[in-house]
Parts: sequence; structure tokens; C-alpha cells
Amino acid sequence: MACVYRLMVLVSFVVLAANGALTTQHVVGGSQGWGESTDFSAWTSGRTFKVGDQLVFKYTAGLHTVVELADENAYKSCDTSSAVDSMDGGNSVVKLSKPGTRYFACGTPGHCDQGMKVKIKTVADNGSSPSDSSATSSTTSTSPASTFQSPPIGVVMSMVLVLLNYLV
Ligand SMILES: [Cu+2]
Repeated sequence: MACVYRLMVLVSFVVLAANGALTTQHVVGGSQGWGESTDFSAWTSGRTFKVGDQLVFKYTAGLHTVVELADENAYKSCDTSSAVDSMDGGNSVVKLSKPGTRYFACGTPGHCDQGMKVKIKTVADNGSSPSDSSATSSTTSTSPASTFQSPPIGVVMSMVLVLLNYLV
């Protein structure tokens, strides 16, 4: 019985670790989704996109598409001919795998010009280290949400390792 109990403890720790490593999914445009009437600059402001997070574009397939544009110029001019990626399934998931800026627009003619485009700035996931003195000027960093950050993956994983040692 002790063995079963230990296994249960181990499983619960693994679940905790998985939760800690869970990525944030950003449904683009919030409840309004990926559409012409959504204010995407309002949606992105105040939202932080970290490496490992995912974007989820929800829309009616056939009516809209998601096209990833190559650069700022293509974004500004709604030039979808330089697209680096294109999706049309209605539920398109994009993983933000590295820091930088990415540009998305709708490929349906006219929609991008109507404002159906979004610029996503991905930042490195520094965990809960507040002493990040990066060269880029971050003027004010008073985010009250920082108190609710999940524990760093490293801490959780080392806890699991310790538990594994204890079991063996
Ligand atoms: Cu569209």
C-alpha cells in the first residue's frame, strides 16, 4: 500500500510540474475572435506574449484566413503576396517559439485594409526574475500580475527529481 501511496504522490507532482510548464494560449481578439470588427491593437495592448505561448485564431473558415507577413512594410501596406505562412482551417494555432515581432493579417481581399491585422511582439520568458536589466528600454515595469506567476519550471522539475530519487 505504501508503494501505491508513493506513486500517487509522484503522479500529483508530475501533474503540478505539467501545470507549471503549461503555455499560455492567447485567443486573438478575445471573445470577438479573428474578425473585421475586432480592435486588435486594443487587444494586444497590456498583453504580454512570451516565448512558448500560443496564438489561437478563431474564425469562420472560408470567410477569413490567417496569413503571416514577412515584415513591418508588408504589414503596413497589407501586402499579403510576401506571406511566409498561410492558414485557413478556422482554428489556427501559432506557436511563439522565439523573441521578436511577427505580423499576421487576413488574406481575404479587403479585410486587412479594414484593420484585420495584428502585430505580435514576443518577449523572452524570464520566469519570475524581476532583475532583468536588458538593453532595451523598458520604462515602467509595474505589473501587478507578476505576483501570480507560476513557479519556475526549473524549481518544479528539481522537486520532481528529488522525489524520483526518494522513490528509487
Ligand atoms: Cu478576413
